[in-house]
This record gives sequence, structure tokens and C-alpha cells, in this order.
Amino acid sequence: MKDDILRYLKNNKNKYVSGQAISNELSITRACVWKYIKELEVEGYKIEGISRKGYKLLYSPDILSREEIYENLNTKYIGKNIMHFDSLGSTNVEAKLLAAKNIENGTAVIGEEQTLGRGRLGRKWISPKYKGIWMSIVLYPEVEMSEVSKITQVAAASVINALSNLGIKAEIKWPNDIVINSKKVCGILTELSGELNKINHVVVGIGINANLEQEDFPEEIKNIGTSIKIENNNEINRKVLVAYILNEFEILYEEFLNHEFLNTLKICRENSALMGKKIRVIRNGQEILGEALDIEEDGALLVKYEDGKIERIISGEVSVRGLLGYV
Ligand code: BT5
Repeated sequence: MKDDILRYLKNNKNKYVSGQAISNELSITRACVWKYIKELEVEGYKIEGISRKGYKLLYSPDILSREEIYENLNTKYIGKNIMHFDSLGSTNVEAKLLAAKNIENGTAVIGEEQTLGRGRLGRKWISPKYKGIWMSIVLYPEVEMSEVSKITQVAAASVINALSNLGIKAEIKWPNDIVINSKKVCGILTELSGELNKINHVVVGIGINANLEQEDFPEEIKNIGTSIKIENNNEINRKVLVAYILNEFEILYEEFLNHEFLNTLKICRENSALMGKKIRVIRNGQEILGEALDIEEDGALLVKYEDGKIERIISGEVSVRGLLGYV
């Protein structure tokens, strides 16, 4: 009901709406309207109330709740259901629990803060409060297991397109990082639950350093991590970015389900931070120098080593770094 009142106020932006009009519209008492308005104020909404004129929404807080994201969302099912947490361990872990209970396809789990944010292979992902986008999408794709790693690239391409819609240029460091000026602003963690050749669910986790400050990064990742705010000298509107990512994701994910991967591939190739560059391929602690030649149609990275040998690298089996630094 509180969400309905908020929606009503948002639909009547810049206008006063009377308590009576809200109470008629939603079939609740005026006392109830007043109670919910007070609750919204506690959440950070600024609502002006003037007797005989009514209520007007003056300000919405910078939170990633369903109501805030809906304004810019135009998907059929991706992000239509949003589970918003003020704080939680990890959105991927929560999303997997919800997926095991068959929560609806496309549900997005979003946390303002993660206390146990996760990277690949049990690594940590720092996720300070209100500073970033920490989000996981629940999916039930009917595809071969070997196809699932492509969803990481669908997500990376969606982030690139969404940022580009906001005028921000970023690059993909194959397979799961987005970088700006050679430093990481986003990491993607795709996890799968399945048995034999049947996928139960896939959770794709996207972590974006939107408005982190230099001091939000612990010493050990200061050299590899950055935020969009630091690189662009500008605060980013997190709720718009979330909606844009979900919008882009649905388009490219639908194509992927229809075995059309070319658009994603094109975005990944054209915005690659590695293509044509000298790279270090790190496998079991051993480094080999090579050059990134291409991203193949199935999403594998094609690398040519100094001895002339060419290898297709499947995501996840190795780490890829730039010659001197992270990229
Ligand atoms: C990733 O792992 O890059 C995947 C990160 C996925 C995070 C999202 S947030 C929403 C969802 N819920 C989760 O719990 N996770 C997902 P990997 O490639 O393994 O990189 C991890 C490494 O990046 C760490 O070992 C650090 O060196 C570095 N790192 C940690 N936090 C970072 C941050 N906020 N920004 C940049 N680098 C970071």
C-alpha cells in the first residue's frame, strides 16, 4: 500500500494531491494515508503536506528500491520483481536461495550493502553502503550447460550499453570485468545450479563501483579498482543505471535464448580492453606471454603465444592480465 501511495505521488509530480483523493483512489482511510506518508518520510522521502492543498513529493532518496527503479524500467520480466535489502551478506547467495524456491524468472536481488560480497573462486568483493550497485538476477534458461558462460558476456555487454546511454565509455576485460582507464569498475559472477545436463537455475551477479571514493578501496585493491565517480568526476545516478542495465540485459538475454549471440559478441569485441594487446595468461601460478587475437563465436578468447602457438581460452580456467598491470 505504501508503494501505491508513492506511485500515486510520483504520477502526480509537481502537483498537490489531497489526502481525500489518495484515500478514494486506493480505498483506504485518510488516517491510513497519513500513516504511510509518515513511513515514507522515515525512509528519506521528503513530502510536503499543506492543509487544504494536500501532499506533494519533493525529493526521493538515493535508494535502489522497486519503486525507484520502476520509473526507468521497460522490461517484460527482467527486474519486474525486485527484492531490495538495506544490507545483506551477498545478493548472489540470496538469489540462489530464492531460485531454489522457484522465485519468478528475472527477479533482481539488490543490496545497498553486502557484508560478504563474493568474487570468483571464493574471492572477496567489497561492497560499501549506498556507493555501488550490488545486484543479482535469477534466470531459468533452457540451454545447454556449456552455453551458460555466455550469460556473463550478455551481462558485460548490457553494462557497456547502459553506461554508454549515460555517456560513459568503458571497456570489457574478458571475461567478467568492466574497466575504465585500465582499472576495474565492475565484476560479474555467474553461478549455475544443475545436475547432469539439466540447469536448475542461473544467478548472474553484477557489482558496479558507482560512487565509491578513493578511501573506500582497501589498500590491496587501490591499484586495480576504481569507481565511475572517480574516473568521471561526477556522481552517478544509481537507480537510472540499474534500470538501464536491466533493460539492456533483457534484450541481449532474449537473443541469447534464441541462439542469437552476435550482438553481444559485437559489443564484447568492439569494447574489448584486450583485443590486439599483449597479455599475460596466468594458469596455475604460471605466466605465459601472448597476444589477444579475438573473441570467438562461442565466447572463447583466442590467444597467440610468443612461440606462435594459438589457444582458445574458455572463461574461468585462467586469469588474463595486461603486460604491465591489470589490463
Ligand atoms: C569478480 O570476481 O569480479 C566478480 C564480482 C561480482 C560481484 C557481484 S556484486 C553482486 C553479486 N553478489 C556477490 O556476492 N557477488 C556479485 P573476480 O574476478 O574473482 O575478482 C575479485 C577480485 O577483485 C578480488 O580478489 C579483489 O582483488 C578485487 N575486488 C574486490 N572488490 C572489488 C571492487 N569493489 N572493485 C574492484 N575490484 C574489487
